[in-house]
Amino acid sequence: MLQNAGAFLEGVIARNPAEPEFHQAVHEVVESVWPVIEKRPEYRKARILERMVEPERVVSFRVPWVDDKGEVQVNRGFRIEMNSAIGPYKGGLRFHPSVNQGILKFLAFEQTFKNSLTTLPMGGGKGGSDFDPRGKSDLEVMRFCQAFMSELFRHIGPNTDVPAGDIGVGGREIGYLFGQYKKLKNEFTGVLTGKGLNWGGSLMRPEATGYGTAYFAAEMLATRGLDFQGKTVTISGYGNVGTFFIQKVNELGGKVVTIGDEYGYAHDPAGISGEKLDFLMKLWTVHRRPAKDYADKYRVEWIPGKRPWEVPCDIAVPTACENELRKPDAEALVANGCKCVVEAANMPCTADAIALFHAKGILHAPGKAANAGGVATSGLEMSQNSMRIGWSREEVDKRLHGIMKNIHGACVAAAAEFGVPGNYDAGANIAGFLKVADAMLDQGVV
Ligand code: 2IT
Repeated sequence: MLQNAGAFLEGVIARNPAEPEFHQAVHEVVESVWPVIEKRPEYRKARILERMVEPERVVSFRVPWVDDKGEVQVNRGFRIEMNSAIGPYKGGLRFHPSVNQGILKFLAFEQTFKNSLTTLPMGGGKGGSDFDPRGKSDLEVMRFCQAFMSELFRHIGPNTDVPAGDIGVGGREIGYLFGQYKKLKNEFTGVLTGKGLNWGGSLMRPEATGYGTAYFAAEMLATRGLDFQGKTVTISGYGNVGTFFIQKVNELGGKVVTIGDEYGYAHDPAGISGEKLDFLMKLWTVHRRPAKDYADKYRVEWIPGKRPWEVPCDIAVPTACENELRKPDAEALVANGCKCVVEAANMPCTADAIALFHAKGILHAPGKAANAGGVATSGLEMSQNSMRIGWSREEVDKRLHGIMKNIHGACVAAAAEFGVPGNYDAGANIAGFLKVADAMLDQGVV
């Protein structure tokens, strides 16, 4: 039987060596749910946590493809099927050189709780490859996607596992992946989400993660009598999530003054809106150009090699990748009077950064709650595919907004019930955990 949380975590580390991000994600959840488990011996008896940290299935495969020079390239592909207690595995595919099994296990683990929070019937999964789409031609990306799907297709399906996009996987890649799946299976089904509008996609899916994060942030701010009106906001990316987040913040009366990438950040004190936002919206998703182009074009400051957390702001929103906001960044945000940190990316804040926000009474929303609008709208895409109809933009937006309000309410309620009022990290982990844990209990030891 379990001794204590520390011993449990040591076991996870010993069993999953060289997967620090996975350890970090498990640590965060275990810390929050341990008091719940201690109160409910049935979870301990059924070894729910031990089962949750063990993926139901890990698929790892070779992805050979031929580049434009006629040379053979070999990448590694993965799909982590983490938990199917409440629905088919669901989660994105990441194409990025940093991808490895540990990163995808952390993402699949997070996804399980995130998907649970959406209230929709989706289990947790994640996949991807160490392939880097940057600097590749469209044809190279197509050949890679076809090679990747030539193996993945046998493991997924609309009632089994439904991948989507993540970093490095957008509409272009989903198109190539879908085409190859359809060819191999001879079936037109909702096996992927984030599809094009003409072939089964949902209106609002591109906007959903950014808009959803803004809706969640607005709910959080309201608990302190605050809103976006006149607020200065910093973000760290400029892709799908960041650009639509900026659009919604502008609508709500706020001003986003930074964007960035791994090479640095642009600081535009006047705020990114109007024509500047139109330019930014296409910068990555169409032209695949670096963030510095924005600074060059609009003659604003470009700060190389740094993250934007040193810029004074009311609200900071990491929109890029894991561990992009560390303790020194958190200290700078605190010193500059930041009131609220909302994670649009997955696990972007380190544990010591989050601890500092809690200690200083700064609102902090974990990604598994705040950025759940993306996968929630993927869930709505699945519903529309099953019914073979398409909802209007207003219909999808209304549902997305309702889901984000619900998630916020669930986090607040769970945090209060378990004695940590206002702690969104604990609230999200507990609320997400309970639904999955109860489903696992109901379904027996499988
Ligand atoms: O991190 C995420 O929630 C996603 N990449 C979206 C996953 C999905 O299935 O839409």
